[in-house]
Amino acid sequence: MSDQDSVRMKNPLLLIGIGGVGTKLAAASNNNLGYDCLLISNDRRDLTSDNCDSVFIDSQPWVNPSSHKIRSLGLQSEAKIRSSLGAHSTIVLVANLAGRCGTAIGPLISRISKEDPSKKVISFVIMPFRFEKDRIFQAGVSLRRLRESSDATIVIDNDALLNNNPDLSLTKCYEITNEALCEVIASISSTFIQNSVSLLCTGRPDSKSAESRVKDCLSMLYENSDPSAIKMATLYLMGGAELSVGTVNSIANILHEIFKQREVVDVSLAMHNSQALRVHLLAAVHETTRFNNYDPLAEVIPRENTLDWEEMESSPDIEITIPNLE
Ligand SMILES: Nc1nc2c(ncn2[C@@H]2O[C@H](COP(=O)(O)OP(=O)(O)O)[C@@H](O)[C@H]2O)c(=O)[nH]1
Ligand SMILES: [Mg+2]
Repeated sequence: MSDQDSVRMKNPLLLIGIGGVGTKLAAASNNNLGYDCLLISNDRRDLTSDNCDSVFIDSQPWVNPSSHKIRSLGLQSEAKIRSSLGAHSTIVLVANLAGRCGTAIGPLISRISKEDPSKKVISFVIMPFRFEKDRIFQAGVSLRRLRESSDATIVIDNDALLNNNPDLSLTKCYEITNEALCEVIASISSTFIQNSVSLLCTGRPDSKSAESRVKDCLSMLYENSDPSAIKMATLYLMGGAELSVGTVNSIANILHEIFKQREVVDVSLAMHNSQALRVHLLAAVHETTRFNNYDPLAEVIPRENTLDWEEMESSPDIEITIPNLE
């Protein structure tokens, strides 16, 4: 792994949570980290953390505003958002792309951040379940845009977790993926994040051994990516105090063996102390993932022919007085 492959982050760092789940995870992670923090949502209930600044997007006249509507209302707060990003050198975004606010505002923030090319943008996003048909397309479009204006994009896919563990309840699924995201965000200062798309995979907390959790991670990874597309992998082993050196060694050997066959450049272990055992795998992949199919039009229409690429699609309220023609 060379220096150019990973994102060089500089202080000051701003953690931004977008939408219901994004704000919840950003505020929770920031309790331990103590960076600057900004929460953005169209729901006031998401903006209650004492330690974070907030931008409220007022979608009041609308009961269930679409993603496009929230984006157009968000554009009205652009100046405020821009000034909050101000002096920060690293922007870390957290958004749920199964949510409307997340899909609407996430790409907006990364685009504004990247107006200053010296800023580093790292986006953490959650992808919807496959059965959430109405959300898949917006999630695909939003992910594509976020990737274009982020130095690194880390994706956790609820669908891949559920596919491998159909016995899990929705709440349990959310709990597992939320926890994995928070723990990786919490260790952001001590690990290298690859400057590409990375898939975050996690082991079930009720799997007994560390080895079986590594297996969980690998099956989740292969749901999203072709094995040959994996460039680099980092295994997060937490709860190191309980693990024997022999176990850690055997896991490292197994992973090296698997990924060597796939010609993956490097596998590194990140050991963090925590009370309970946790295993997460962060795998950087070449550009194409399963998520490209979520937005199939982008596969056929070249970017230069995409009319709304520069100014993203939004639905402003335009009052037109239609004269009575009678
Ligand atoms: N990943 C995840 N999804 C959740 C969680 N809680 C609820 N959801 C799902 O995410 C959807 C909307 O999330 P939210 O972040 O509030 O959307 P947004 O505020 O419009 O961006 C809900 O309809 C739920 O299906 C959670 O803790 N984690
Ligand atoms: Mg919400």
